[in-house]
Amino acid sequence: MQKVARILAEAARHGNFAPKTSERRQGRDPRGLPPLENRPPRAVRRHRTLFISDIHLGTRGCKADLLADFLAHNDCEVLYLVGDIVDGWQFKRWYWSEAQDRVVREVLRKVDEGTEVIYVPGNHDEFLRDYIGRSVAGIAVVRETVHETAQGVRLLVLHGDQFDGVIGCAKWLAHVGDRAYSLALRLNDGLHAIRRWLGLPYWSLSAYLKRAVKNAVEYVSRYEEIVARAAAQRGVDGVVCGHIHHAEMRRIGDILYLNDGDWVESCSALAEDAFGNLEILRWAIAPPRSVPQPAHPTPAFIPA
Ligand SMILES: [Mn+2]
Repeated sequence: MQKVARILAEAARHGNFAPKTSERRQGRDPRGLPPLENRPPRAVRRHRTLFISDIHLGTRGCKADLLADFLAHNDCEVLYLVGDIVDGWQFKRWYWSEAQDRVVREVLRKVDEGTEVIYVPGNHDEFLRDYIGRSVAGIAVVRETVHETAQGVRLLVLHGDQFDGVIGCAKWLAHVGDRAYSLALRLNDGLHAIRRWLGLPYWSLSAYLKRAVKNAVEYVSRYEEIVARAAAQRGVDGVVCGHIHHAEMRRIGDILYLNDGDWVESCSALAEDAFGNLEILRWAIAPPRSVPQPAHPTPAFIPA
């Protein structure tokens, strides 16, 4: 409860997350930020469903600028927040930025525009598990849920941290708090800043290192198999999870294993279109430099 109070205090210090409806209508923001409605015209892609997780708001590693941009360019009927959205482990070293504020505002804007937003808390935001069964700011908080695609495929939606204990090895991979991993993330952030300045798209050093380490690769495949097995026992057709920061879409036995990735390294989301087709989206765009550019960057969909 104290943690929630601190989040709210932080929010108050930076002003309200969402401007009042009357202010939005008049295109004013109480903090003088450019109003969302007055953004330049943008190509918005519509989806039936979007799944995102492992945003880790409140940490420096969070790629909030890319995520806010992704949310502004992608609309959906249902948005699943699949855990580790806010990083409650970082309250002592809380970090908040304008871009992170924009992420929250983009999510609340979707709520206002009629998107059903469902929040499945993870281990870094387990304090929100006290709110399971409630609706917070129009967002339903649930422990886990089953999503049915347009093709009638039943997908169990959960964060996936409950399987950590079963694996037991190479835990460093799953924990943002770990030293080696934090160092890789910090180097990654520096690289992101340089590449951004050069106008180059986002590229993750830490994700690259993780792929290169054999131990990590083994951990990922073991994790995926354990989650798929648990889903099979539940009698569903597939499973959507996050937690290990590794986007994936593959069949394991009879189970469709889907991991929506993260917004610390891979900047990825899982999307379902109107026909029930599933796709992993990777949002690696080059944000505009400080000098305004005439054309706005076109989002690049790199196939997974
Ligand atoms: Mn997690």
